[in-house]
Amino acid sequence: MKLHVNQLGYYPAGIKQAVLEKTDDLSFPVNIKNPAGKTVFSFDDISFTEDRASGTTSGILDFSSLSECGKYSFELSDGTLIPFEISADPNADLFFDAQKMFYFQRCGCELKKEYAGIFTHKACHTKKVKYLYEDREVECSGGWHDAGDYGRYVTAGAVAVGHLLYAYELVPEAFAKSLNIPESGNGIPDILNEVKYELDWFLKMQEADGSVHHKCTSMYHTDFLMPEDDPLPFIITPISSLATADFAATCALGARIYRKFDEQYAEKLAKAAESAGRWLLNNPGFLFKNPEGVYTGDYRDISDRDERFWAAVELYRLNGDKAFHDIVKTGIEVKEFSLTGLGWEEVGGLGTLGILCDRSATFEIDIYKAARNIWLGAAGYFLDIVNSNPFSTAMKPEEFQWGSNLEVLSKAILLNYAGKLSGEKKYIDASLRQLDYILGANPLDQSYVTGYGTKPLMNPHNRPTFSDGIVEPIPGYVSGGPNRNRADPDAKEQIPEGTAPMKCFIDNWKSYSTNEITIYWNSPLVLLLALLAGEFDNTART
Ligand code: 9MR
Ligand code: ZN
Repeated sequence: MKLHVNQLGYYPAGIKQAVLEKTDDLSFPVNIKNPAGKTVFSFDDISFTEDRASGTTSGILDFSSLSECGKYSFELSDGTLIPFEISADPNADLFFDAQKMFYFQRCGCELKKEYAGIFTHKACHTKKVKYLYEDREVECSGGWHDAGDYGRYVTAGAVAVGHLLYAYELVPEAFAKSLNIPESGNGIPDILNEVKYELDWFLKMQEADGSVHHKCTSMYHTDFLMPEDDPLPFIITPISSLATADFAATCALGARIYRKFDEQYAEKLAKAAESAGRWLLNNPGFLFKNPEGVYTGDYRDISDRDERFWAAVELYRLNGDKAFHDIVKTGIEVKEFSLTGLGWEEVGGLGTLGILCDRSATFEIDIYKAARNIWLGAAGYFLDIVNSNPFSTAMKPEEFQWGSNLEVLSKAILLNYAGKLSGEKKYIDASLRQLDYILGANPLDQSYVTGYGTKPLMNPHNRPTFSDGIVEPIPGYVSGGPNRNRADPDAKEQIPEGTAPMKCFIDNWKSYSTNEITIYWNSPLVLLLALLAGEFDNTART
């Protein structure tokens, strides 16, 4: 018998569901025992749906009416017990570690014991870096390693920064706790201290004319070594309008948010954002593809319209320049690109979020309303998908591709914020179901986060985790998740052809196409958990 639960815990006031597979040995009743061992719920004969994404026939057990905190368990008819918990703040520790992840991704500085615990390492990648095709070099240390590799990519980093800064802007009170990082205690919330580490590196990637280089990586991915042992030199690739626009968006966003804490730094960011903005107005698209001989990730994109839209939203919020207002207005009205995408490729949703969360009502009401309709329209569409499948993901089977967990988390954010916009609980519930999936309520019973859940992720494709000589991985890292294309040799070999999309995953350190980690797979979890902290702040504390 197979029953899948959120392995971390349910909020007292939130929706509570588990997924039961219709297996040959299934028999009813399925019971829930309370902390005292008393049966408080009994399910017989629920309805089942055939589900293509998971390759199962499954049904939902809803126990939302249970609201008392404590340790419960499902009891199957063969006596198997599956524990779960209801707690006031089930994700508090996860929220901390999901943020601390960014400290562990820092490049160019020593990770000291007092902050890193057992996961220390020496400073890495501190040498000057040569520009590809040019005879000049620059000091370019800092920023976060993108992923399991040691590259630093502006577009990917900007999306992570975007998630984190919007999380802070939307729910600042969720970020009161110290992250125990070197800057802690300086009067600035640690999430902003951490993001500054990346923004400082962004600034090194900008040219005097405002344009921004796409990435700083080695020519190809290095071996599975600690970062300080990486012998490969880094290069800086040419500029791209994608990087320049994402840079403009995040520096403008940063300028506004840091102003309260550090006027001088805010000014520096504002100047950088504005010069990137001017460059964008005066230049056509320079998209990106890997130059010959460069084999690290390219974060290639077929259009920069959504990046320019996001930049325009934040630049207009920063300085009220009409040119940017017009780009936003056209973007919202013409709808030539996704206005709800929240990942590295489609960033339009970050722009839309920038309009919606603006408490100073910078944009006129028509633009706000159009943005709201677009957001709620997408949420309604995803809600239908959520309600059509027993695992309640907002995903079509074909969407389980490389980094599918980013899709799941993006949709969770979209749904949750739709709940905030509309006051309708069904959206919040749907967002919680996405989190359930990430935390183990999936057909593999896999918690996709290291250190969390009864079956936590153990072997992410992450160079330090592999080479630090420590068995357990650093906690709080989100895996890319199932990828139906099985796009690496180990996934191809170990996942049989025809496997259902949701099951195309192996917790194997070699499987970069299913089990890598990235900064922009952690950042949406931080944003989602911040939104949820805002939501459940005052409910049913025990
Ligand atoms: O996250 C990216 C995913 O959406 C793409 O399908 C994949 C292949 O192009 O690349 C992923 O990004 C990787 C990047 O190129 C390099 N660092 C590791 C990233 C995660 O696997
Ligand atoms: Zn490094």
